[in-house]
Amino acid sequence: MDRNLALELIRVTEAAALACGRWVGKGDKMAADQAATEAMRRTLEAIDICGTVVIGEGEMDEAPMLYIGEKVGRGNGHEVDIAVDPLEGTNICSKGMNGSIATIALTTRGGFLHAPDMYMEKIAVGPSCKGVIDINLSPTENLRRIAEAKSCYIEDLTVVILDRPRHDKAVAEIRKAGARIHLISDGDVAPAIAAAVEGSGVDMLFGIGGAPEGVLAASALKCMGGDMHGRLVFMNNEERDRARQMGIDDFDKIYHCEDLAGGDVVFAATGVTNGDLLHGVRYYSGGAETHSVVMRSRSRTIRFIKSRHSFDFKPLY
Ligand code: VTB
Repeated sequence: MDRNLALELIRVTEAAALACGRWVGKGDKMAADQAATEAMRRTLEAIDICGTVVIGEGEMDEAPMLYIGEKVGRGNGHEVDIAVDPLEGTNICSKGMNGSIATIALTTRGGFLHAPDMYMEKIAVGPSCKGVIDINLSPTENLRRIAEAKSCYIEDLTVVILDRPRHDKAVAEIRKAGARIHLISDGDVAPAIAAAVEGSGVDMLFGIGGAPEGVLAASALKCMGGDMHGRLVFMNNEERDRARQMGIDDFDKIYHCEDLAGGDVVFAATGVTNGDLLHGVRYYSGGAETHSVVMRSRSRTIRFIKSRHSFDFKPLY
C-alpha cells in the first residue's frame, strides 16, 4: 500500500468534517450526514485507488452514495476495500455535543469483515493491555486484568460505555468494581481509539454498539497495536439470515482486530465536535482549523495533524 495514501485520506476526512461542521448544533442530523457524505465522496474521486465500499452508508437502495459495493477513487492504483462513516455520531453533531468524527479506513481487498448493520459487543483497549482482555469474562475480571497490565488500581481506570438501558447491569458492576465511567450518548469509535492513546483519559471502551463501527474501531486499533474483542449480537432471525447471506456462519465467533480489519490498513479521522481524542472544527474569519489523526498498520506511525484551511482559496466551505 502506498504510504502516501495515509496523507491523502486526511484530505477526505477533513473535507467531510468541514462540510458537516457547519451543521453542528443545528438540530438536523440528516443534513449534517448528507453534507459529510457528499464531501467525502467528492474528495475520494481525486485519490489513485480502485476502492470498493464494504462498510458504508447503507445498501445501494438505501444510500445515494458511499453505499456498500460502490466503486470509489480514480480507478487506478491499488485495489482496496473502504470502510467509511462520513459522520460518526450524527445525533451528537446535530446537538453540538462532544465526540462526533468523520472517519475512513482502507485495507487490501478482502481485509475488512463485511459487518452487517447490526449490534456488536465490544471491548477495546490500548497496546499495554494487548492479549489481556477476554470478552467471555466479566467486566470486573477484565478490569482487574487491565489494572494489573497498567500497574494501576481499578479505581484509576476510566471505561467509556454507550448510555443505553442494555448496559445498566454492566454499569452497575463496573461501578461496584471501582472504575470510573464516562457514559456517552453516541459515537463509540472515537473512544475506542482514545483507549489506545496513553494519557487520553480513556482506558477501555466496553459494551454493545454498531458492528460497522466495530470494524472502523478495529482498523485504528490494529494500526496502534491495541486490542479488541467483538461478538455479533443478533436481535432476531432476520439479522441471522442477513449475516448468513454475507458469509457469516459462526454466530458466536469472537472477532479480534485481525478478523475485523486484516491486511495493510490505513485509518484516518477528523474531529467534527470536540472529543477525548480530537478537537472539533474551529472556525475563524476566513477559515477553519481541523484536527485529525492518521495511522498505518504497516509502520504503526500515528500522526496527529492540525490543518488551517483558507476558504478564500478553498471556497467549498
Ligand atoms: C451505535 C454506536 C454508534 O450509534 O451503533 C449507536 O456504535 C446506535 O446504538 O457510534 P443504538 O441503536 O442503541 O442507538 C452510534 O452511537 C452512532 O452512530
